[in-house]
Amino acid sequence: MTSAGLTSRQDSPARQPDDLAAAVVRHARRLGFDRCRILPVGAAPHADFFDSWLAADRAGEMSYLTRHATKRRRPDLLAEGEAGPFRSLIVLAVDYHQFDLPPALRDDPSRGLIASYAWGDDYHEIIRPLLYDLDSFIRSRTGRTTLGKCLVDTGPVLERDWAHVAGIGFTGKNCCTIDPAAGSWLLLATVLVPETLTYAPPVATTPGSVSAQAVLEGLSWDGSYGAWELPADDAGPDAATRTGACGRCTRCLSACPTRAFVGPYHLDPQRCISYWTIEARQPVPRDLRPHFGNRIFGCDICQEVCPWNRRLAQRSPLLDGLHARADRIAPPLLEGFAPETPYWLDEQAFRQKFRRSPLRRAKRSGMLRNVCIALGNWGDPSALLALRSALHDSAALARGHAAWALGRIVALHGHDGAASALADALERESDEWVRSEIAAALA
Ligand code: B12
Repeated sequence: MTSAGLTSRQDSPARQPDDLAAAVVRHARRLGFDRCRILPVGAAPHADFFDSWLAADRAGEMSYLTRHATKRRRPDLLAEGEAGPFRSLIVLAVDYHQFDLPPALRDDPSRGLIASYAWGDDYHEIIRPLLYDLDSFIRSRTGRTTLGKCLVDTGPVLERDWAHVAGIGFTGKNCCTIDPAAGSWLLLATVLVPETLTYAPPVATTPGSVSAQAVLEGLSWDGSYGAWELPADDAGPDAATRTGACGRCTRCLSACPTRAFVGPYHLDPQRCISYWTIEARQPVPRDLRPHFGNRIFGCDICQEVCPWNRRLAQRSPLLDGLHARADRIAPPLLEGFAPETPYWLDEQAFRQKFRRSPLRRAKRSGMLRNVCIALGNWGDPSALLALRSALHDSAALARGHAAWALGRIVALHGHDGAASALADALERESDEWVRSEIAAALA
């Protein structure tokens, strides 16, 4: 046994690294991964960008991003105890695109839009066991007794950076990893292992990646980011179809309703609908709220407008559990206030309704905040009863946003019922921030 927990079985002719890498890719495909590429572990190529992004206070409430700075830069250091050092990084991707959101749903302000990655069950819980399976497959081949590191969004690994270097896709100006064949509707994951697996050149793991292969032609991977970059004088999305990058296209940057992009490849989460509706526990800045429209959990706008997401190649079957549930695509905003389905108002009803759903991350109070914003943007008096309930919610976060929404209804319709609900609430309210929201709504 070596310090890395490897036995000599790895050295037997049948266990040459080449074979093992190919077997790993095949097994990943059997498990349902759409892409699997293997790299030697090195330094993350855009770690400097990440650090300056942090230094610019972009992380906001996502304090987990500020931890483990050195390991984020050097994933080989993630090995604990006997497990390491990690020598290979397996980068995996799962395609989650099912259908484009029908305009009738998207443009209906009485419905709340949920980002498409959350239409089914929580992908972390679906993918994590598959990563363990992949690691166990490798262990069964090499006799390793220590565990690899299996991460899906759950560790200090710059997943997009590695996906780019591995050749899973290129980094778009919207920051997303874009596979020229499957678009950007991909979830990423990584497994770090101590075995030295050879770098697997682009492998077609689904019928869809055949055209990705064509796009890759002529781009020999040299281990650097530049392999995907367009010549400076190349132009437009048409050029992009040939070369696998964004060209001069800036649709994502200009479509963002909250102007969250500081520039290409650079998102400021503190202006991003996704950040505010999923990650943040704080009140949403007032000036941003009107731009959220009816998006209540995450946002897909910068992907929906991307030309790479228009010509999607044939897809492989979705992983079990990712399939859209009809009631998690664009639920009617008022449904969760009904006495028989009070999931925005009642913790237990919320937990039951969103069991296994990514929406649990925002918590009920965060979701009610988001729904109040959408109700305010709808501005329809039929929301009055629901907003009155939210105005008396146990969470100050919900009460303050309910006040804002009622203020919108007053502004649009001069509604007496809304104004008197606000005035009554002001008399009883003790939270300073909520009081300021009510006062602003009445002003
Ligand atoms: C924090 C986080 C967020 C934050 C911040 C996002 C951001 N753009 O920084 C918020 C909450 C806003 C968010 C939103 C979303 N997220 Co998110 N998020 C993460 C998380 C946990 C960390 C990302 C991070 O470190 N951000 C900091 C910035 C600086 O890093 P980055 O965007 O990853 O960019 C790196 C590289 O792309 C690289 N880079 C590569 N090429 C180039 C070229 C140039 C010129 C430059 C400057 C940089 C650069 O630089 C960066 C540093 O390495 C990752 C999981 C993970 N561990 O990586 C998921 C992850 C990035 N998110 C994901 C998803 C699906 C989303 C949403 C689509 C969800 C939704 N529908 O609402 C949106 C997309 C928003 C967007 N356009 O980025 C997927 C992305 C898959 C993909 N195809 O790209 C990931 C990988 C999760 C997963 N396991 O699948 N997310």
